[in-house]
Amino acid sequence: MSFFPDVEPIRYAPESEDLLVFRHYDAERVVLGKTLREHARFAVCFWHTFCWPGSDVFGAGTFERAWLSGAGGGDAVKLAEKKIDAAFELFAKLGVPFFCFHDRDVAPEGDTLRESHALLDRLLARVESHMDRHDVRLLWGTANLFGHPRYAAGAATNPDPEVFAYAAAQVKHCLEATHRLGGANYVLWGGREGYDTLLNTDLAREADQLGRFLALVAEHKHRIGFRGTLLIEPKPFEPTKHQYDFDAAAVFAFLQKYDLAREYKLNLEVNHATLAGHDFQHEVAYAVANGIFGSVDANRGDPRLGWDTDQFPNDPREWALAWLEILRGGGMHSGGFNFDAKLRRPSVDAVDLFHAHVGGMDTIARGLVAAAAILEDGRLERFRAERYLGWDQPLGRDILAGRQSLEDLAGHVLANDLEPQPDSGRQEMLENLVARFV
Ligand code: XLS
Ligand code: NI
Ligand code: NI
Repeated sequence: MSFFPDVEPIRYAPESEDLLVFRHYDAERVVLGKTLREHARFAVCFWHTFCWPGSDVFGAGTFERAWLSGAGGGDAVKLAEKKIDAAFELFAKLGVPFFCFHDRDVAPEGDTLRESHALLDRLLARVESHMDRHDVRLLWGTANLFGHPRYAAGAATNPDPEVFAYAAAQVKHCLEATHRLGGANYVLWGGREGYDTLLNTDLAREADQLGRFLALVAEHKHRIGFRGTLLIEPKPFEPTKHQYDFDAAAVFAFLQKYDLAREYKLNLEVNHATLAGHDFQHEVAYAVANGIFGSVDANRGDPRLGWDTDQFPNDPREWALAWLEILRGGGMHSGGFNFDAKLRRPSVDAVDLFHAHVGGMDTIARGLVAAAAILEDGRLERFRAERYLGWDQPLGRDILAGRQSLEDLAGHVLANDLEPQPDSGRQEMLENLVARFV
């Protein structure tokens, strides 16, 4: 049975007038020694694309999907099976090499944790058989530690240690499932690991709890021999007022405090960067600079809306700038670009899922090709390197090596009557240079 009978596998056809073709994502095209497929490692997510029915806080679901309960009801496991079948049909037609899931996306929650585990294992067997047949792999798995009412006051950071224990049991199982499926990464997004008011919150305790939790996950990863990367996904707020994994810098400080910086990297999401008041490029650059860049949740926000609108990417310039940082850092390793993005509610047709992903993949591919061309052109890189040349001269080297005290430096300036002259930063010229490639 086909869930998308009207959609043909998407082809690369740059000259075509058809709107359901790739105009930029030529999977086999090679730039900087790798194909676009290998560079981008695209992934589709289960939650927004197959689980979310198009509801919002003001209104009900708008999507009629054969695998969602609105459409004719049916038992939860049968629907979950259909959902998995539909998902792999879409992955294959888009030609994406990866997908991502939460435990509760793939299988409904049972009445007990034991039952939830059994349901997940049963449905993941179906996922595995599709993976073999379609040559699609798991980019990452994650446990949903935010949906159920038990997590209303946090999972690891809950004031009740029994909730901590429950979350630990859920993550243990989901990490093992991710391992079984050969996942390339495992993600922890602390959706409820934060607070709504400090009046009832002991922030110092909660940080220690979260540090302990993350240490336990890392320990278990090694115990079971999972070779994938553990990733933390920063987000400043929503649903909580303040989330502890606020942004890349906050997470890096946290990881260092709890001695976990070797165990975790970051899954950076564009819309989360925006909410934290950063350009996405900044978050990537920060993570690359500190050796903790891991993966990307690809989406965009809306500049007029202060929440996680999770729209599909459509700004090639933003992606070119992010790619510049990623490529400077050596490109993607275990990570990829996961479309953590959803349709707008009025986009009710299944074909809209294809338009959305095709546009997102094209946008990111376009950014990649532009960034590669900028690097090959070399002028931007040369300008930046030359700007810091002084730091390779004796004065700069001595300062960094600790061979100059404040007193030495003062003496140096006074003895030589130094009056440094500013060099132009050439921002406008560099912006024009980038514009030539995007
Ligand atoms: C929500 C997060 C979530 C994570 C996975 O804002 O982006 O979707 O990616 O739990
Ligand atoms: Ni995300
Ligand atoms: Ni998000």
